[in-house]
Amino acid sequence: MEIDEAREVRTTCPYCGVGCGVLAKVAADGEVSVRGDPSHPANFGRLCSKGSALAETIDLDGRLLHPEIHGRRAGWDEALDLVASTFSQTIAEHGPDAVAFYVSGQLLTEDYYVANKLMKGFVGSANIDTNSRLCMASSVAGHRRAFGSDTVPGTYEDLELADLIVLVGSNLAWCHPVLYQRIAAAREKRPEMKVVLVDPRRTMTADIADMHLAIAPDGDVALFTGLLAYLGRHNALDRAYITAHTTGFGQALFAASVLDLAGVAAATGLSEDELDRFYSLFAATSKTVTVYSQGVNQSSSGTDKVNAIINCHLATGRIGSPGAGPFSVTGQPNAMGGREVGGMANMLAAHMEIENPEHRDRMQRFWTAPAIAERPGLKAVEMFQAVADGRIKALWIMATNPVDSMPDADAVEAAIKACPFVVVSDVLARTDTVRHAHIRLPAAAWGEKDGTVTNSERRISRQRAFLDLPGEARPDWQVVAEVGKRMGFAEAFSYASPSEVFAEHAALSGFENDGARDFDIGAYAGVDAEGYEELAPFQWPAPSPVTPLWPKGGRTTGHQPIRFFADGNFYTPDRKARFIAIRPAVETRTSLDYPLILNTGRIRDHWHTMTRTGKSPRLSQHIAEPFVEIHPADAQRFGIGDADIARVSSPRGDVLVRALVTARQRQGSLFAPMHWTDQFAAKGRLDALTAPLTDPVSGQPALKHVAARIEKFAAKAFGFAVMRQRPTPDTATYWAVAKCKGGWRVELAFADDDIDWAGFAGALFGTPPGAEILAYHDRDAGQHRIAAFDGDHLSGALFVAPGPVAVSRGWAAEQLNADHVDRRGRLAIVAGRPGGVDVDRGAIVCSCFGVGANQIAQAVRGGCASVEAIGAALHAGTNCGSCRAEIRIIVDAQILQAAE
Ligand SMILES: Nc1nc2c(c(=O)[nH]1)N[C@H]1C(S)=C(S)[C@@H](COP(=O)(O)OP(=O)(O)OC[C@H]3O[C@@H](n4cnc5c(=O)[nH]c(N)nc54)[C@H](O)[C@@H]3O)O[C@H]1N2
Ligand SMILES: Nc1nc2c(c(=O)[nH]1)N[C@H]1C(S)=C(S)[C@@H](COP(=O)(O)OP(=O)(O)OC[C@H]3O[C@@H](n4cnc5c(=O)[nH]c(N)nc54)[C@H](O)[C@@H]3O)O[C@H]1N2
Ligand code: SF4
Ligand SMILES: [Mo]
Repeated sequence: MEIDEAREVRTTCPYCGVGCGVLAKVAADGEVSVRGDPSHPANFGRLCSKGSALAETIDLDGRLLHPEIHGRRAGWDEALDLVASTFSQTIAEHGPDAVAFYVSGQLLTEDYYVANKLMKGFVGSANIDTNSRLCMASSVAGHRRAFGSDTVPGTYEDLELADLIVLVGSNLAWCHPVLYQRIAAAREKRPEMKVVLVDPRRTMTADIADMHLAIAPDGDVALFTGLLAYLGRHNALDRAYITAHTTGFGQALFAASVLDLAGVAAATGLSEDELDRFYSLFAATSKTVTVYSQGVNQSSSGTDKVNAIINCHLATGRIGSPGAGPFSVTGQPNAMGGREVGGMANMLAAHMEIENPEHRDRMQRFWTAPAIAERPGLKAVEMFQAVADGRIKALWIMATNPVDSMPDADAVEAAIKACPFVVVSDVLARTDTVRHAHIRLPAAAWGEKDGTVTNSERRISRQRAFLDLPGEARPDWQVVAEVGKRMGFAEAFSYASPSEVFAEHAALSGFENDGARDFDIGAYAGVDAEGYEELAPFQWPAPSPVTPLWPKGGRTTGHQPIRFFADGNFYTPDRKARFIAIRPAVETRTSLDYPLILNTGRIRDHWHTMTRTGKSPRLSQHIAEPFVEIHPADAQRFGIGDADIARVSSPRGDVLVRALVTARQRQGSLFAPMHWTDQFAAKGRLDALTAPLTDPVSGQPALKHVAARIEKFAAKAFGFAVMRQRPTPDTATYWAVAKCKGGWRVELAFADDDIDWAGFAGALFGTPPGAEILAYHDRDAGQHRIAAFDGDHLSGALFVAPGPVAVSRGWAAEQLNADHVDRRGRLAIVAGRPGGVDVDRGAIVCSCFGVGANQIAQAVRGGCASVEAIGAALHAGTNCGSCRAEIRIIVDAQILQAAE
């Protein structure tokens, strides 16, 4: 037992910004298993569905394992020489601003630090920007406007200590599930704790909300300026805090007061009664945390939203004390670390400012750099525009997939295609971005590389390798450093290990700091390889103390939470926080041609462009195809039926997705997930529709608010198939593939029904010669079912119908793993329905135990009346807990139905 424990490697989850500790174990046969790290202060042993399924995502299938130059395999030396010489030559001919790096919050701090150092200090340009521009830029800008620094004041414990949590534009249940669970657990202990959700949609997060405010898109500025005015009117201000620690309150209150309650109601789409209830609750509850995420950041008024929220916390002095504060939760595992190293085009490393000559000078001296970027570089959207118009001639993309995730993605793809020199560092050989790279560099993936990440509460944790590097893959920091050396900067980039990079990063944070900058981990400046190996999670700041914290453990025990600003001391010149005067303004983006607002975001079990979660059968069964949520009234208005294929279009592009008619959606809005790419669907790249419209302060694109229209795609035939091999169903107009246990499943729709179905099935399954084919055709009814057997195994089954195919997906997929010895069972497949003994599980709700909606409903009918009872009966919801909100909805619906 003890030996087993010893072989567990302590690392950190590579998905969201919660930053959960993970224990990864490699068994003697090489099989990897993971569990939550009970001692990690972010999760105390919990993991969500994505974290729990990590072991399913680390196989080498599809990995890029060797460098490639123009599609041919090359050695590292040749590839690195070519990258370095082309960048150097481009700079020599066209200046430093003719090159750019587009990087990612999924890089480790060490990777990020080296990339930023090379660009800002040695190339001498600030043309390094990151996908965090699409994610955190408005929060960063809002923090800097208010606090003079990009500081998240609070800590996770505040979510448990608060009496009121306001969730704004955050689907915490699906996107930060372990934080959601911590709140849910705290609320069970203290039922008096209240939760308010502000989201146009009724998401799963509404499950723990006492109040759901289904706000109009971008109504948030009006909501929070209205709140500030209300706090002023009702004497709910902390005048002492305002006077001692802030400036600009008068102007902010004046600007906020332009709308009366009726005006706020009109701008937010909420009733005066709803507003009054929310405002009075906020005014009365001093322990309030406002958590916000992409519904706030990804907006053309994102920075104003952030400051409208912060204004309310400053006005009530609710900041930096236990259970109180504004709390921007980060998306990616290292969104926060990227901000620390200056990964954004408008920042320097260690939270120094590019506009500040003293900071630039300090930076240059610390690095003994030949240059230092003199002015902010191009932000993501501008950067790809500069690629498009030829100003940028050499581009290096690392750990991000802009052809899928940037707004106006078709234009971004065209720009990349036209760029004379494109380098992509990725772990996969095929993504929508990698396909356009001139140079492909194989990166080490999670589990293979060492480094650090910083989570939403400023906690720095180690990611540790527990697998060997496959093929010729290398960690990103090393690759960038090699290019730096080959560009002539050998001394500055001669790191031997990530611990050396981390130590330099820590030293820089403390360099000439003396409390002037928030980000200071000077205590770790002396960390050596051994100390780095043992590094326990710690929260910043950790300034250099008289007795060094390092070596020997540092802040490994106690986990004393660190907060900022309870006593003021902001990072502005006068050390006071700034209120920002914000006037609510509502923008109409819809038109006669595009009468709906398309809102975009995430689902529970997929991560971004599915390069990892798409490998997991478990995660792929929760939602297996791209979809659009539409309100029943809109569905009727636009002639969309449930499960129809719908074409959603904007002036820039269109997608084909499954329609999901639901009253949880706001009328006038659509919602579609961002995850599907050309690798998984025929036409699901959602960002082909979004606009390159950005927030004027932060440059963050408004990805949640796109004018769109919807129409039914008049499919003549629909299909569903399961098969052992990965299909390429290119002849179908609509297709979406998903991994399932033992093979793949695919949803299909066809513009035409004059198709040789047997031939289509054969191509889809790759049916081997000699396979037994069973088929059922009813041409008049448009029904076709074809199954192919290879010995006792199903190699594929196709079901075709004139309308959405009604066969049970779960049952069909399970047939890939069943023995089909008897003919009756084989015929059941062609009959398209489960045989007598099988229960159709329905859509999978609990990924951990594979429990479906039908099973849960059946258990409720059998007497289980709560989520706990379902857990006891079926195990559903008892492992990671990510599905508990969905289980509750099924339980409630069944009980309601029984009562009717
Ligand atoms: N399962 C999963 N988890 C993830 C990720 C993932 O891909 N999958 N990605 C991670 C990353 S990088 C990020 S950034 C986070 C994102 O985490 P979240 O921000 O929680 O997720 P989103 O789904 O992008 O958007 C949140 C909500 O904003 C709402 N919204 C849209 N417009 C408005 C508006 O005008 N006002 C308000 N108040 N709300 C609005 C949407 O309806 C949506 O429910 O998730 C992280 N966690
Ligand atoms: N419409 C719409 N668009 C959005 C959003 C939205 O809400 N709506 N959200 C935006 C947000 S918040 C975000 S964060 C972005 C995310 O969008 P992306 O960053 O484009 O998405 P990922 O799929 O995470 O891409 C990561 C890539 O890095 C590779 N990779 C993984 N690990 C490593 C590594 O260690 N090294 C290297 N070199 N490569 C690696 C993966 O294979 C993958 O190709 O999308 C943005 N786009
Ligand atoms: S909440 Fe889930 S995805 Fe996020 S870090 Fe924890 S286990 Fe990973
Ligand atoms: Mo993000």
